[in-house]
Amino acid sequence: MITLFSERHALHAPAFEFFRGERVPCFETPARAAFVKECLLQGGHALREPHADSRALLGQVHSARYLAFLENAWGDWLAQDAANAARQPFPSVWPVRTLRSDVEPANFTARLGLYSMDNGSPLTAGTWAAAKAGADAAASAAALLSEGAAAVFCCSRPPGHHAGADFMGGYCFLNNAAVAAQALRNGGADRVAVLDVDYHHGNGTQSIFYDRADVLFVSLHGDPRTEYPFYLGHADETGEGAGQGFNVNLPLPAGSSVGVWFDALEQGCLRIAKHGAQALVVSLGLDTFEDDPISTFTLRPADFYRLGRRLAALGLPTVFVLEGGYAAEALGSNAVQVIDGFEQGY
Ligand code: OKP
Ligand code: ZN
Repeated sequence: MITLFSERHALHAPAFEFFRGERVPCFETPARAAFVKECLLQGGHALREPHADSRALLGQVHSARYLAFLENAWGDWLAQDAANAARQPFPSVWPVRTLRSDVEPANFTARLGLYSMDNGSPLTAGTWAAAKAGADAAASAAALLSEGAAAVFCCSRPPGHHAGADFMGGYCFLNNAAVAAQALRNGGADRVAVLDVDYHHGNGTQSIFYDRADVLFVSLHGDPRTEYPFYLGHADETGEGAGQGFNVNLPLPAGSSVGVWFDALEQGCLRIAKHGAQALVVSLGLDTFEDDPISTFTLRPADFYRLGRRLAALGLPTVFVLEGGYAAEALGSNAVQVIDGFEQGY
């Protein structure tokens, strides 16, 4: 399997996030990708640099005003106060129901709130560059598939699946899976499927494709009644308009067993086969791991191998995009389990 990696991921290295009102070390760290890189190299996988520029694709999945905000955010933050160089901006106000989101405020923090779904996604000087490198990897992976590659794994961070057309959140800024899916459509695949196996529901990806029949979105995740992102990911969200029937959520109670998880995976895979998908994008979150510090499923390394095998059995050209997974030391070996299982099964 071709594996893509850029050192630019490390440009996004926030110092802290908030938990119960206190500053705590970030869960989403540069060490995550470093561990994956290490295990890929140990497994004999040659790493390639992303070669495609995702700029035009980003314009297809995100709004122009959100992209402009994100790209200029750090500069605007510094322009407000030079001492901000040593600070992380966080939103503190949001345009919830009854408030307007069509008029972009001039105030930086108000704009940050407009474009954020939570206060858990710290922005840094290098956030745009790192996120753009991840989107470039997704675009490159899709291009490689269109040229005949069987499968590509993108070792990138920060993750992307919580980022919607015009907002960041859940450590995510640019939706890499959506970029890959759109690139595959542009490259000639009439029907694409996105399978999101991260512990958390991929609300951003769902919302980007919610009214479309050409990109099927299937997600298995912790039930949003108790798990982040809380406000989306229920089973009755089935798509709208032309996209009716092309969104499939399989929420599972927190603490669900491995057996229950694989039953849901099977359901999702059968739906993808029925879609007649010509290419597959996997939002590969590995926070379903038994030792993950912020999640409650109990998958073990052998289960990640089994996941890879099951995905290979779909027989589709596949882009894997790294999403979550916060037991950093185990992240690399778990990712390689998926890749090995996939290659064994293909
Ligand atoms: C991103 B991805 C834990 C805070 C959790 C949101 C979790 C985002 C997960 N103290 N904040 O889907 O892995
Ligand atoms: Zn997650």
